[in-house]
Amino acid sequence: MPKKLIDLRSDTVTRPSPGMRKAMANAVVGDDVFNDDPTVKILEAVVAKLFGREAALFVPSGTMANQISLRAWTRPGDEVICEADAHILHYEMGAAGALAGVQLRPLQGKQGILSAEQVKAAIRPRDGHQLPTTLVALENSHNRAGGTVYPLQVIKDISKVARAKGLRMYLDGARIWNASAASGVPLKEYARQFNSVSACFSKGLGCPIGSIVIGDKEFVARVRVFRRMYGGAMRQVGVLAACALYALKHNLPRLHEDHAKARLLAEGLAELPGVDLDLSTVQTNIVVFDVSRTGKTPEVLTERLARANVLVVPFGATRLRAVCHLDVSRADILSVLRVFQRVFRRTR
Ligand code: TLP
Repeated sequence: MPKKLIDLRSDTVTRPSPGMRKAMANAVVGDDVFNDDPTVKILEAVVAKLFGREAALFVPSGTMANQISLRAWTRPGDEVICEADAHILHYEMGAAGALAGVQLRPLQGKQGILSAEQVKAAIRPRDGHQLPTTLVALENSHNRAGGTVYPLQVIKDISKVARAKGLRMYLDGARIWNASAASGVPLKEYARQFNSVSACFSKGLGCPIGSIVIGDKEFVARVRVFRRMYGGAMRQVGVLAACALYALKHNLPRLHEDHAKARLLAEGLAELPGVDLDLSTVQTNIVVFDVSRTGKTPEVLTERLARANVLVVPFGATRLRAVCHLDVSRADILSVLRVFQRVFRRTR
């Protein structure tokens, strides 16, 4: 059994490294609600440039980034097209309906990926009987599909269909960094296809807190109002912006290491009795696999793994999820595999 706890529940579990903590300690700060925090301003300018857009807004969480974006692009009573396993649908406490007043229209994708034809067919006619479809919200990488990456051409095709019908395009890019690292498609290329994009620093980039919304100046001015309305305007938040700047420099270039660890883990898991794992979904740092054939529930297996110092999460009725990140080493993954072998053999 590994002596130390190996936590694969999410890439959100990373702790700020000594270098990141030093960057926090040295951050120059001011009151960001007065537009006075120089470190936040630097971060917003750096990220806007990275995505080839005019402006950006630092926000506390990915959920807030999604929700203020939905709120800013829609009006109550609008319909938003998303994928059936989208984070905005499953994990945001119904905020799209409760706060933005929109109806989500989930479409079943293949490995989380929608097609332009599907989107086109789902756009409602403006016939006076149906609610208006005004936004398409995509997710890249796609969390519940196992960290899958949207092919750029598919996004372009969807964007063409959406724009032709006057719809806006929004990207939940919580893990866009991983998608870009895996596909080699520059962040700017992805961003070009959307009216706005969000990205998280608190996942693979290893920051304790923080996400960002990126778009044109007019849109960012509008989401700033909603950030305030939703309680997300922060004060001397340069301490957190400093983490994000540190992460862009030190942690962004190493994401491929997490993808390699996920692959190592997935290949080992796929060999285990009772595990069904489609290796073609393992494109980034997330590994999702089905355990129904073990005859045990994900909760029971999670509990047994936890007793052996390995943490994963149940991911729906029959699946488990393990996420690789900068606080787990290759050696950790090898010991995780040994634990899985023991626990899964015992279920037979
Ligand atoms: N995802 C979390 C859980 O909520 C499932 C995780 O551990 O993966 N968009 C996507 C695609 C996400 O995966 C997440 C977080 C968010 C948005 C929300 O980010 P936070 O947790 O910062 O609000």
